[in-house]
Formats: sequence, C-alpha cells, structure tokens
Amino acid sequence: APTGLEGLDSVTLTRFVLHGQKSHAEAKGDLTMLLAAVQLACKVTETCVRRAGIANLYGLAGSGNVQGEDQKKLDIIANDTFKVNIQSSGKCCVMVSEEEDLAILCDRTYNTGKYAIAFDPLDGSSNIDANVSIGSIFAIYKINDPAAITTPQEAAKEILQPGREMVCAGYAMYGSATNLVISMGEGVHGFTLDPSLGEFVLTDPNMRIPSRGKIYSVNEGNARMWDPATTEYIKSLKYPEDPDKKAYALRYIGSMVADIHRTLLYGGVFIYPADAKSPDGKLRLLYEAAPMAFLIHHAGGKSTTGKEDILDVIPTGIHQRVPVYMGSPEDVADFEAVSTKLANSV
Ligand code: P6P
Repeated sequence: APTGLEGLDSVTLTRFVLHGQKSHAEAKGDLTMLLAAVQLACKVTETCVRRAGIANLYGLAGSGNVQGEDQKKLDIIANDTFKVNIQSSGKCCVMVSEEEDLAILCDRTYNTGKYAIAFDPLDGSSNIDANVSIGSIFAIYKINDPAAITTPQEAAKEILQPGREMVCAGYAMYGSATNLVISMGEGVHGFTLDPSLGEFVLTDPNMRIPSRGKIYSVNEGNARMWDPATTEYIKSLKYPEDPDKKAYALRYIGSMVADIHRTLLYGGVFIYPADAKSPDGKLRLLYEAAPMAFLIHHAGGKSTTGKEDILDVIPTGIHQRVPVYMGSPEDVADFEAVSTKLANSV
C-alpha cells in the first residue's frame, strides 16, 4: 500500500509518524511525541555505542541486573537514556526495562501518559566489546486508566497484554549503519540514520519477509539440550530427505536484533528454543519476543512458542521468557508440521 509520502525526499521518521497520525482522527499526537522520545534515546545510545572504544565505555560496570547478567557500562547508559527521554515525553505512564527489576510508574506531576512501553535498551550486549551489531527493542501498549495505577505491581499488570494488543513495535540496530525498523500495525517500515542530518530517513517502506528462506538461525551449541521437535525440524533443514532440495545455511550472530533483521530481509527462520538449561527458553516475551513477533507478523511472517502464536501469549510476568520460532511463514509452518506430527505420534 502506498505510504502517501512517495516522491518526497528525506522522509524522516518524525514526518512519517506525523503523516500516519493524520490518518487517525482520534490521534492527538501523543504517540508521535512518545516516538520522538524513543527515537532520541536510540540516537543517544547509538552515539555512545560508536564512541565506546574511545571513551572507555567497553567492559563491565561492576554491577548485575535482574536477569543475573553482568551489566556492561553501555547497558546502564542506554537504560538511563531510554528512561529519561521517555519520562520527559510526558506521554508514557508505565515503563518496563530489561535492566529494571520492577515496572516503573512514570512521574505523575506533568505526565498525562496513556501509553506503556517495554524496552530492551541494549540487546545483545555480550557482543559489545567485539563490535558485533547490537540494538534496542521496544513495544508500546495503550493503558485504559492511567490514573488508577498507583504501584509498580499495578503498573506491571497494566502492561501484561498479549502482543496482538500492541500499538507499536520497533528496533534500532547499531551496525555498519544505524537503522530503525518500526510498525504501528500498518506495514513495517525501515529507516536509516543519516548522520549528516541526525535524522532517521525512510529507506525501506512496506518491508515484506520472503515467504520462504534458505537460512536457519539457532545456537547449535545447545543442540544436545533441544526438544525432539526442534531436533527433528533442524535435521530436516540440514539433511533434506528430498534429494532435489538444498540444505539450509546456518547464520547465527547471537544478537537478536541482528539475527531478526537478517531474517526479515532474507527470509528463513530464527529459533531460540526451550532446552534443558532454560525450560522457557532464554528470550524475554515483553521486550524481545513479542515486539519482534509483531514486526514479523506485519511483514507477512509467522511466530510461535511451539505451542501458540507468540502474539497470543498472555504475559504473567514482566521478565517472562518464551521459546521463539519466527520468520518466513512457510518455514515456520514446516516446523509446526514437524511438531504436530511428533505430538500425534506419542
Ligand atoms: P546465546 C543476547 O544476549 C540475547 O539476549 C539475544 O540478543 C540473542 O539472540 C541471545 O541472547 C543469544 O543467546 O545463548 O545464543 O548466546
């Protein structure tokens, strides 16, 4: 579908969102303001990531987070940047961050926020010091009655909505270029940061995932701990029964934003299964699996936990983990067929 911005040069993200706002009579510009804050947080984070080596920002901060992970200096910088910019937008009432134990109730003095946002401020941070692509992921939900929320526990309850209810999802990837991919439920659109402008400029309108790919993306180092359906499915990709079928290639960066971005562009399937070590998988639903599933869905792809569509999972906790299979619809359907066949054979 045309974006209505065809032919315009330098369609910035702000201009694109404003244009989208005009097509929704009820929109008052709150989401536009919130996205302007998120965009700024991504730009500040990008600057810090690019300068990390020079400004001695690599390495551990000497603290841990709720995930029990060693926090990198950049994790903390990115988290603080997202919190302060989102709060200053005045449009958000609840924030959930991978780096924060509890949900945060935004300052109510000037905050008329009707939105809640879950974010992973710097995903893939174990790769930072090796200069591997990393990114920020966010998911925005609407809150019914912000004034009724008075505690972090009540705030958490308000954001525990299935991914299908999401208003907007996106990720920024700090790679060889810095790009931002976003969906508000009407197509998926890719922007690239133009350093000469300091603006994200529309470069990939209406992104669509190929119906089938030739790449699978999983940490083969965990193969000994996989469930039978995952083992069987991946075996079928590596040793196709049909002699005319080519085996799939393996590409695994170990940074979800980079692995999903490649899957969105080239097709194929990204998998982080449950395994003996992590019975619910490793990836977090609220700020990793659900926003990525929302983007993949609106680009024509599919996602599943192995039991249900990731967008249908009703979260029970803000740091809940889920198994993840997502990507090209035909590839994910092939996995579901293997899973169903095995389930029916027991
Ligand atoms: P593993 C990064 O730490 C992360 O959260 C995701 O970005 C990435 O997909 C996954 O973990 C990699 O996990 O166990 O394969 O190193």
